[in-house]
Amino acid sequence: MFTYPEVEPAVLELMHKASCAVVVGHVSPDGDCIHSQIAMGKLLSALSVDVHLVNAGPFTRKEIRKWEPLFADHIDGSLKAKNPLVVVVDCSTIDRIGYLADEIKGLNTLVIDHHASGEPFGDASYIVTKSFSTTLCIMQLYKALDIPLTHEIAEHIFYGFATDTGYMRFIGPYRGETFSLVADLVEAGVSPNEVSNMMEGTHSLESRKYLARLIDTVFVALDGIVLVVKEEKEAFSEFKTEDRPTDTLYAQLLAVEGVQAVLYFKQGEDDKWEIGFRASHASPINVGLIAGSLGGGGHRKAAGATVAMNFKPLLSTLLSRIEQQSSGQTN
Ligand SMILES: [Mn+2]
Repeated sequence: MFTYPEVEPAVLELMHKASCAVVVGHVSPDGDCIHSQIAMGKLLSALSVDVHLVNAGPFTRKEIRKWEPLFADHIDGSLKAKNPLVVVVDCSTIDRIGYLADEIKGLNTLVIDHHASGEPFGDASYIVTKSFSTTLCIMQLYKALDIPLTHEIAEHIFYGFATDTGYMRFIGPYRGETFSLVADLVEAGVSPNEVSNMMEGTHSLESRKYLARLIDTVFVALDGIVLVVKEEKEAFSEFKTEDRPTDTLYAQLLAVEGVQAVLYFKQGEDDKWEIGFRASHASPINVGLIAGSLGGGGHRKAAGATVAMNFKPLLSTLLSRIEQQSSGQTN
């Protein structure tokens, strides 16, 4: 069974020494980022530190939008003059925090993260690449400092964990330590049932109709290995919803038997195609490489690119790259 490493004394010392702190996370924050920032803020408050939460945004994901009022979008001069400790959570590189990277220059920085790749930065760090979420790393800090997990804090930690594990679906065998930690959170009062309802049950009817229409555009390519979604702007102009059904769309389409990858083409204002790529967990297809070859980026299983090209040649270019990869050639 995996065990979390000890938190180094240098990390604890930075927190103990601080009288003021700024907790920062990545741009376009997700649930793990936001709840890591909040849980870290509460930990520092318990140490009598004056805490400021800052994130460059945008807060587009529906499940995190309600937390936006807790966050400033800049570190102003008077705050910086207090020489705060900066805590950066859920970021593998400093550029993930966007323009805030300039605003924290010269300040002591502590990094708490769980990403495997990246350029190390900061004066001290607690990075556990096997941790399923940054919030679970922060839970180790609570333990190391002997600060009790209230129901409220336990819930923030659970939300980050639930976000990054796809509600436990991405966890493989021999990771019982994670379930022991979750057991502590549930005993602190977290209801996995309620959290699931909060995460899944807050969509508008319009977003579900939008989802249905998107699924209706799907066509099959490469003998069913690939599903393609095509969202032409005129055909979808009636949908004004901020609650875009993208995550559900990918999950539903990757659940189709035999499907290894989903390509979602969305026509932008300037007629460029924004392409979202997803690959199934079992697939050898590396969509990050394919998106990268078009000037985009991402990971093996999730990536994106924006391309100024006509739809047909663009699609056939992408399909031939996928075909090369699934037949074992690398490009
Ligand atoms: Mn994370």
